[in-house]
Amino acid sequence: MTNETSPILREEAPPARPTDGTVYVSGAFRPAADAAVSVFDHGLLYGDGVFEGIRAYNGRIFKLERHVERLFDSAKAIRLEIPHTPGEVCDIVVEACRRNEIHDGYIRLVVTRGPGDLGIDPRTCRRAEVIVIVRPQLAIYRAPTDGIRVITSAFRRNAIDATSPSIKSLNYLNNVLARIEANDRGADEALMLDAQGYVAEATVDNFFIVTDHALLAPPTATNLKGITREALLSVAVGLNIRAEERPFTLFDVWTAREAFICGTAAEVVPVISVDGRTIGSGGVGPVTSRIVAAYHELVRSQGRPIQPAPPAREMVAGYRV
Ligand code: PXG
Repeated sequence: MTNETSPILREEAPPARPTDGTVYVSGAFRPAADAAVSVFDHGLLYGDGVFEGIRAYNGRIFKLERHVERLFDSAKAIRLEIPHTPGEVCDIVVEACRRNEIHDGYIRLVVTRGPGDLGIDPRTCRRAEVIVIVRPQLAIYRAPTDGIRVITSAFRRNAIDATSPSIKSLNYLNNVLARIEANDRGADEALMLDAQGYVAEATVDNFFIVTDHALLAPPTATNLKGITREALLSVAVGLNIRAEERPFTLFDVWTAREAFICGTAAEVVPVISVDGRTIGSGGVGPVTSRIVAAYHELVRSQGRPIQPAPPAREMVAGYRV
């Protein structure tokens, strides 16, 4: 039964999704409403592929080249050949933003193994599928800026000798299960531990704590080499905040002065409780506040411009025109 024939279904159906805009798929820009991949795509059948989540602020794409570099690293790790150079992928992303008239927005860059036979053997997939979806700012997830409540998930972050947590793969099921656990337990996010029990990261964000001694982030062997995380470590240097990358435990988290998660979508979000323990004063701490402000400044002040630079003004007969 379709929505047209059932008034009950029509009433309960969610509002129509915006399908305007242009998506890059199968080597061309297409109307979003027509953009599709094959049901034989191994990205769908086996989660065989990699992706990036990127943001544009103020007409520029933040850390575009770094995201594309990480995409190629993820692809290399899974022996996936991207049928473009990194420069070409950057240009496709910029063009996708232009065609969608993006000033501030969210970019999803996906590379799948492409269509093949049933069966996991990637040799049946002849060409990787490159997809670029661009959406305006409002469509992305917004975390409360006054802080979130976090629980520790029973699901461990992928072991480093399984699918490396450094690979930003299309296989997020472990993290999805942790997220469901957070939902079930009424929390905003879940913290995931590594195989040894050290803190790894949150489900789609890296994790930091602030102690009396320093700002601490777990080394990246057990988590995604987050680009926001990298940026914040530089921000800390600029703010004269001592930052260290070293393993820490849940005890360190529960007794931290401050904690926050960070990622492209969430930016920097204070954590006000973990497993029912209030972190610090239960509000947004002073170090986190400074980092949030500096990060907001950073993302709005650099990145690859979406629009081409205006032609240089020329001198004609001694006058600048
Ligand atoms: N850890 C994991 C597991 C992630 O998936 C981050 C950390 C943060 O990395 P960046 O480079 O963004 O600072 C991520 C990022 C989404 C979405 O739509 C997910 C991510 C990024 C953007 C959007 O859920 N993952």
